[in-house]
Amino acid sequence: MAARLASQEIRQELAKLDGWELTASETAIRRQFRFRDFSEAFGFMSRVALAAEKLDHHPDWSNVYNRVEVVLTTHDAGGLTELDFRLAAVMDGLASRP
Ligand code: H2B
Repeated sequence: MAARLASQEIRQELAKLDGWELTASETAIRRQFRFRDFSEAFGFMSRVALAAEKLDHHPDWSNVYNRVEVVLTTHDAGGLTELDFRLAAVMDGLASRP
């Protein structure tokens, strides 16, 4: 199982990402993605779902029309691990593609 990251490691990882924020409990990161319409939002979610299966690491998320709200945490570890930051980077890459 991936190990929980220390507070300083979390801040270092967060600094490499754009648009993600730490939750007050410091056990998760969150970001809102916004797309042109539902079809683009759902396409993004489908691509992320395939990547999440490969990583065996899955987002907590919700979708309203063109918005996708994402919270990443490692449930097994009870906090943030490198897997959350790996998935966040994958999501950023998939969201920025046309
Ligand atoms: N995703 C997330 N976000 N946290 C986990 O702890 C987790 C997961 N555990 N995906 C994985 C699946 C685990 O249940 C399987 C058995 O590897």
